[in-house]
Amino acid sequence: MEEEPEIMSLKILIVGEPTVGKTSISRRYSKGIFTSAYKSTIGVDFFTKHLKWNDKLELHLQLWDLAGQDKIGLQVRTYFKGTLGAICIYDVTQEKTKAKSLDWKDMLTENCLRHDNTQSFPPILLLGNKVDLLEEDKIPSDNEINKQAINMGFIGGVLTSAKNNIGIDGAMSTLITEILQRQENPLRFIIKGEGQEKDKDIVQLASPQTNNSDQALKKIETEKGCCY
Ligand SMILES: Nc1nc2c(ncn2[C@@H]2O[C@H](COP(=O)(O)OP(=O)(O)OP(=O)(O)O)[C@@H](O)[C@H]2O)c(=O)[nH]1
Ligand SMILES: [Mg+2]
Repeated sequence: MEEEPEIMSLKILIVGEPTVGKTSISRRYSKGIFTSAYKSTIGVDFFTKHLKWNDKLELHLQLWDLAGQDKIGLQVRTYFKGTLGAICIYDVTQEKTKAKSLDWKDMLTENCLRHDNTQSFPPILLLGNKVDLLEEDKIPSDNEINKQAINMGFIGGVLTSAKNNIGIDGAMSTLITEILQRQENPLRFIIKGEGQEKDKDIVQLASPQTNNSDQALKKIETEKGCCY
């Protein structure tokens, strides 16, 4: 008899400055549509997508599309609990939104908690959206964008267009793959309490996977920290 596939729920946050295209990316990915009318998100919007990952696993994705305006709102932090991964979006036609991505990344890193209230350091992927608005010869290479994002502390970077459906499926697959790898990897970072000698071993074994883990490692070393 064939085994039933496992169904896993993944909570993914979508963050970034106002008008960068968070709702448009979420809508494009979950519903396959785009609208050019702009309606600012108030608080948070939800999008879901069910997908067959492989023969053994189906995923129920919950996309939490946060309002860009609400960055400083304290209530936003309550949305972060149980987040397994995040997408941070900037607008390639507005350089300042890229710089602001760092603030969003830091805010997620500081505030994302597991259900047991330990810090979770979810993987965060950076998207440069609205690439359809750039002239052909101004479009940076995928490699360049990815490297820049890694240098900024993201797990990677991808250029996207919600309008023309460019890069979004691949970006989501990259993030999901990273989330699943971390779920499967039993060598997670744990809360570093006084006298927990094993931390170093855990860090060494887990850190090669991503640059994000390196960031987490730095945090462990500099703060009381805990990690993925
Ligand atoms: N040309 C182009 N326009 C886009 C793209 N993505 C979004 N837009 C437009 O940009 C505007 C803002 O998009 P939203 O998705 O609402 O932006 P948001 O980040 O959710 O904004 P807030 O909810 O206010 O934080 C809308 O008019 C969209 O149609 C894109 O890839 N290309
Ligand atoms: Mg929105």
